Amino acid sequence: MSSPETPLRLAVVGHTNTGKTSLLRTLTRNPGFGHVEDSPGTTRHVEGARLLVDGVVAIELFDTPGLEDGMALLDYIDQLAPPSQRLDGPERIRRFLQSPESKRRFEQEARVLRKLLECDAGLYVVDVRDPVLGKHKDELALLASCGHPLLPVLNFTHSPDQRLGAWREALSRLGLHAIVEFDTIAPALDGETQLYDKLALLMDQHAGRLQTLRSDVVTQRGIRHADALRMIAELLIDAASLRISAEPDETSLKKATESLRRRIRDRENDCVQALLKRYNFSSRDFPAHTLPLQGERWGMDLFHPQALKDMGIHVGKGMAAGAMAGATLDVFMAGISLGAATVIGAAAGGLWQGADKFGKRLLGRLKGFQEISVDDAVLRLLAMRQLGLVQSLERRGHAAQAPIELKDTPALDTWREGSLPDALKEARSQPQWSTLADDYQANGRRHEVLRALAEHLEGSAEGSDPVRGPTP
Ligand SMILES: Nc1nc2c(ncn2[C@@H]2O[C@H](COP(=O)(O)OP(=O)(O)OP(=O)(O)O)[C@@H](O)[C@H]2O)c(=O)[nH]1
Ligand SMILES: [Mg+2]
Repeated sequence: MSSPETPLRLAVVGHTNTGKTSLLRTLTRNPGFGHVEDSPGTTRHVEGARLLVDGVVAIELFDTPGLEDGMALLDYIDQLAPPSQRLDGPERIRRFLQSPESKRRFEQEARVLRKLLECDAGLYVVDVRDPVLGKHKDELALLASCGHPLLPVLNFTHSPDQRLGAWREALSRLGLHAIVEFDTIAPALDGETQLYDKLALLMDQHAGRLQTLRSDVVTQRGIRHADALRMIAELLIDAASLRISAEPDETSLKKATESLRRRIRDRENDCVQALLKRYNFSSRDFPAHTLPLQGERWGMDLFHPQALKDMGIHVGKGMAAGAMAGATLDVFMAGISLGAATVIGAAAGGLWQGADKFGKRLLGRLKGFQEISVDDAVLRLLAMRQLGLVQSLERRGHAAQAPIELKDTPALDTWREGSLPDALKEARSQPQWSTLADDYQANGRRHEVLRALAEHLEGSAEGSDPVRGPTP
């Protein structure tokens, strides 16, 4: 048993191929933990992982090999320690661990039981697609003999073949009434907190530590969420404020448009990579982004009008397919923009007050230069894609192996239509706010606008807000 200073030790046990290693991956947020395969007997040895709170190990988790033949082992133990001897559970298990077969036929099982004896409790992982069989009951009897609390963790709960009802009933008949549903591929947003709450019920002497871990899980989730929205806000400000000058001829315009598109695409990619990293995933989890496929909805090019239409974003008349798609053109005649009144306000002020800052840009305009900026529709698509990605990442277990598929949700509606947030409108008139611009310059106002935009994003990410839970 652990003292308050030593970590709580949990053995992850269960029938083979039920997702024990997967559970460890998801709880530790480490997709590289152990080996996961869709075949029995993948894990052969006990392997540990740690969960830290403020740099201190709160829980040690031990992955164990799967139990395969609980029935035969129970028969063997009954021979070694017949019920007439009235040994208690842990004594029976210890007798088995000293027997020759614990090193031969039942070597795998011995590893599991030895570990569970040493630990404070066990998480019993169940594949709820399996029918409840005698072998499960026997292996549960063996595990229960170790004398520590067991919390059944029901995996594969999203499967159409799940037999949740049968499992709940069978477990409660065996005296296991605290149960948690935790699909390791797509856990519920509150899956981890539920797991620690249920464990605390079973181990009240460790409830304080489990409570600390639980609140840390919630805090970290909140911080990740806020970081993610800030990353998206940065991307949107960079994209909205970027303006690229061009000479008033077609070649120059095309070149400027290409440059604009390239910078925005690269910037979106950086944001995707940063988000994946922030949630402990990698580009392997989201190949659709790095390998855009023609005709594939979310993989389609950011500047392709079809990608916008597919997302239900209204594409203005000006935005045709072709060389200029996704770009907006402002023509400046003697400093007067035909397209963006706000720019003139800012620029005209700048002309007198800050000739250094705005001088070069204005000079260009006065000579009849043109400027290219990104179309509103593209900003909408950028916001929707990134918010959709965050939503998927927050619902993805680190055991998941299938690629992320972005889903459109009603929470994104505010981006699909209606007016863009004021923060973005203001960014439009501040070309130096874009980190993609050659004359990038941050100031206090940019900082404020960024914060306001992140707050606005919180509204449209509400459905994915893990702290408050899904909106009804
Ligand atoms: N769809 C789905 N697949 C899952 C889930 N959890 C695990 N898997 C898959 O189930 C298979 C077995 O997962 P593992 O984590 O290796 O199972 P294990 O219990 O550690 O297996 P052994 O070490 O062989 O006993 C893998 O193919 C996983 O990808 C789940 O919640 N949903
Ligand atoms: Mg395993």
